[in-house]
Amino acid sequence: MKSRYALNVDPKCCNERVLNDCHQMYTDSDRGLITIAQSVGMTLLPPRKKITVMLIGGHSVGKSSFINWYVEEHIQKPGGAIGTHGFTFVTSGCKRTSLTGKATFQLYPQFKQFQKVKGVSEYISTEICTSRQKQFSLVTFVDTPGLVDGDMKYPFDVDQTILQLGDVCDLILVFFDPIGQALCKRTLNIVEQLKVKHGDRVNFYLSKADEARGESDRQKAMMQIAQELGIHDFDMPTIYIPNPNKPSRCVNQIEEVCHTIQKTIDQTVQNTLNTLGKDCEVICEAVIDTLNNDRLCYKENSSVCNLSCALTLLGFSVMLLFILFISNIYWEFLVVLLSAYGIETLLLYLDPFMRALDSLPMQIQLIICGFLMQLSVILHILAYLLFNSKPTLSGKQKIELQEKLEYVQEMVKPKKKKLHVIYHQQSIGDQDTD
Ligand SMILES: Nc1nc2c(ncn2[C@@H]2O[C@H](COP(=O)(O)OP(=O)(O)OP(=O)(O)O)[C@@H](O)[C@H]2O)c(=O)[nH]1
Ligand SMILES: [Mg+2]
Repeated sequence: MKSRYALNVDPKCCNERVLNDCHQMYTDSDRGLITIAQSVGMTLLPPRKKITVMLIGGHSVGKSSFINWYVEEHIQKPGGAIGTHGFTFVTSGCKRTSLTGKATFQLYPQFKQFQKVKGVSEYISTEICTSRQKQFSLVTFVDTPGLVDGDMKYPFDVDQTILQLGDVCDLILVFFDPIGQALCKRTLNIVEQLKVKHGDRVNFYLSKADEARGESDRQKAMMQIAQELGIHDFDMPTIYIPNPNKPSRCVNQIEEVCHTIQKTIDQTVQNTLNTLGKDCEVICEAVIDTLNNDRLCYKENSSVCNLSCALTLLGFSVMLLFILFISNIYWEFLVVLLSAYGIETLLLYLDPFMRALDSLPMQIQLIICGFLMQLSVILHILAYLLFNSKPTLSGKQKIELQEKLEYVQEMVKPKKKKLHVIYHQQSIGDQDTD
């Protein structure tokens, strides 16, 4: 016990704090990593604050009872001929509430895809309760309908929904009971498919083990299940809900389920911290790239702008030349434009040039005029086209990006390091206490 208390780190609070802080660092409306990533064209998803644990198994194998035992509240109605006939998300919150399917999808956007499974929406609900027992503040349980063979008609495709849920759950607990239900074909079929896709997430338990007549019954049930699933090195803890009124001599390994949930939480915390680290690096790289690209665009734009100015000047010079040519042909036009005094001044400087022009035949003068006009127009168009430069960031945008970069490097990264230290301190504490 020594080190956990010596370090003063409660693992539940520690994991909760790490996950909450990480979530906050992503979702903060001003400085969140999601907002920062958006400003450089990236999309990030916020990390989850809880893990999702799905329970599956035949009818009446004790799924709902397990949730009630874990939560230490009577949330799910156990027993009865019908049992649980939909999917229920059981999670912790500030107030005891029940939510419908639509509200459930708002609470868990990652499950929105299930809206598409025909008829399932009406059979999805959420139970929020205030319990904080065990690791419940970090867990969302998904209670599923009991699977049965034969003519039993579900109002939706139950196999498909469980398989899809398996893709988004962190842990899948499969319950088999030692009497009768153990070899439900539907359960075996779904489990086989889940095992292929998410082998490491699937865990088997022999539930209601206290109801078996003896150790040999339990062994027989386990052998049969292992054979049906084609698994050789089979680990199947025997569990049952402890009942003080009905003591049993059967070994109860229900704590192992809690241990597996704890391990999944630890792994999720570790993954969340690793992803946070990677996301910080990617964001910093993207911001630096954006600023560097902007600098390059600015340089490119200024050289293009210089070229555009030069072309405009050339265009104007050619236009002046054109005006001189045209004026030489239509002298009266120049008189109107410059008045007698203006003409005198012009001739003072350009007399030799005008004389040279006069010596050219009229046809050549007209051809040169046309050519100069066209050249001037082309030069102006080229200058205009070049002037449409690449967009660059405004000064304010550049300052904002620089600030975001500094914020990630100087605030988020050190905070992530600090959370890592807290997490490791707790892990060391856990190992010492084991
Ligand atoms: N002896 C014993 N009875 C149990 C245990 N767990 C559950 N039960 C009883 O088994 C019955 C069925 O339990 P549920 O928790 O409703 O089973 P379920 O898997 O949720 O059933 P469905 O919702 O129909 O799929 C109830 O009467 C429980 O009291 C256990 O560990 N030992
Ligand atoms: Mg149930």
